[in-house]
Amino acid sequence: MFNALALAQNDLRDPDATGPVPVELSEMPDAERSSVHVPSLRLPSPRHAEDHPSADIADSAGTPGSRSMPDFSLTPEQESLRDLARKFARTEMAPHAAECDRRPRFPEEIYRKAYELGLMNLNVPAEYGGSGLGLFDQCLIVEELAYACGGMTTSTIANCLALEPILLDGSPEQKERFLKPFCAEYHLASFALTEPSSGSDAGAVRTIARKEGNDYLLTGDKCFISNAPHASLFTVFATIDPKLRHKGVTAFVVPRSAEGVSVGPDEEKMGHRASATSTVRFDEVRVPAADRLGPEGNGFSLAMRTLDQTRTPIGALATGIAQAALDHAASYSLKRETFGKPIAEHQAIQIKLANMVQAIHASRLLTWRAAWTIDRGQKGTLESSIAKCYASDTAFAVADQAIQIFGGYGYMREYPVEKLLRDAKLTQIYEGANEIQRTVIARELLRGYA
Ligand code: COS
Repeated sequence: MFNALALAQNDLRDPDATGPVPVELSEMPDAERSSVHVPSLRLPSPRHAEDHPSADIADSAGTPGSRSMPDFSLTPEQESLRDLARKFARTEMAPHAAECDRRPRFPEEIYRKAYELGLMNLNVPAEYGGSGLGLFDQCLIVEELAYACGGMTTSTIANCLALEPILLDGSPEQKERFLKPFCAEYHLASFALTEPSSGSDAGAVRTIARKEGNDYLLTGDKCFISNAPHASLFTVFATIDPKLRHKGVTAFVVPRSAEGVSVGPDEEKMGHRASATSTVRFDEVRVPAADRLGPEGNGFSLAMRTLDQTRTPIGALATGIAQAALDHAASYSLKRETFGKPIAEHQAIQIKLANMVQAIHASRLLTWRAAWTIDRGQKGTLESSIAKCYASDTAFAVADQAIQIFGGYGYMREYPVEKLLRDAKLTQIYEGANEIQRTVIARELLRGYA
C-alpha cells in the first residue's frame, strides 16, 4: 500500500536528504526548540528592503562578453528559515493532514505551535511582536507549509492577510494598540471583505457604516471568511454609502467581542478542510472612529494594496501543492509497473512529468520575482497577479496530471493526490478569482501601451 505519510515525511525534493525521518518537533524540549529555531526568524530581513539578499545582481565582470545575472541562491538565513518551515511542515502538519481533511478538523494545536515558532504573523514587524519578514522570506515558508497541507497553510497565513491593512494604513497609535497585544499571544484574525453579493466586484460591498457621533454603526453580512469561527479580530470593509461604489468603502478594525458580531457555523468545503471558513454578521456594531483605518473612502484602495501584497504568497502556496503532487507522482511512477516495466519508463508518463516540473519551476520563479519586486518597495500589482494566477492554474493542472499518473488509485481517498486537486482548486478562486487576476494583468499591461 502506498504510504502517504511516509512519503510526506521524507524529503523528496532533496536527493541528499533521504536519511532518517526528521526529529519530531513535538518531542523536542521547549528550550531546545526555541533556541534552535526562533532566532533565525528574528534575523533582520526588512520589509521592502532595497537590497534584498536574494535579489543581488551578481556581477560576472571579467568574463568577456558576460552580462550581469540574477543570483537565485538563498542566504544562510533564508536556508535556515526554509529548513525550519520544512521540518515543521513534515513533522507537525503532514502526519495530521489526511485526518483533518477527512473529518474535517481545525487543528488548533498545530496553529499554536506555528505561532510559537514564529510561523504566524510573518509580515508584522518585530517591534509589534511579529516575525518581521519580507515577502520573499514569507514565500519560502509558505511553499514548505503548503507542501504538507494547503488547508493548514491557509489558516496559518490568514493573519497576514487580516493584519496587512493595519500595517499599510494604520496610524502608529493604531499599530501599537492593535498589533502588540494581538501578536503577544496566539490569536487569529480575519479579513472581512467578501459578501454574498460582492466577491469579484469588491467595490459593491453592502455592509453599511453609518456615522453616529464619534462612532460608526456597522450592519451587514460577510461570507467565505477564513478563520472567522476562531478569530478574535476582524478587519472589516464597509461602505458609508453604497451609491458611491468604491469611493465609499471604508475599513475598520473590529474585535470579535464587540456587541452585535456573530459568526456562522464552519462551512463544509471541498478542500482546505483543515482551515475554518464561515459567515460573519455585523448587527449595528458600534465602532469608534478611532478604529477606522485611514480616511473615509480609503478602504477600496486599501483592500487592493493589501491584496497586491498577499496574492504573492498564494503563488507560493500553490507551488507547494504542485510540488507535492509532482513528488507523489514521480515516486509512484518508479514503483508502479505496466507492460513489464515501471511506468516512469513510458514516454507518455515522462512527458507528463516533464510538463509538470517545467510549470512548477516557472511558478516558483514568478512567485520569487513578484516577492522580490514588492520587497524592493515597488507596487507589484502586475507581478503578484501573474504569480498567483499562473501558480494556481499550475497547481490545479499538476494535481490533475498526478491523479492521471496514479490512475484509478489516484481517484481513491486513501491516496494523497485527490486531496491536492481539491486544495489546488481554491487557489484559483480565493484572494481574487483568476478571471480577476487576468483582468488586473491585462489592465496593467495595457497601461504601458496607452
Ligand atoms: N492599488 C491601489 N489602488 C488601486 C489598485 C491597487 N492595486 N487597484 C485599483 N485601485 C484604485 C484605482 O486606482 C481606482 O482609484 P480612483 O478611484 O482614484 O480612480 C479605484 O481603486 C477603483 O479601481 P478600478 O476602477 O480598477 O475598480 P474596479 O471596480 O474596476 O475593480 C478589481 C477592480 C476587479 C481589480 C477589484 O474589484 C478586485 O480586485 N476584485 C477582487 C476582489 C478580491 O480579490 N476578493 C478576494 C477577497 S480575499 S479572499
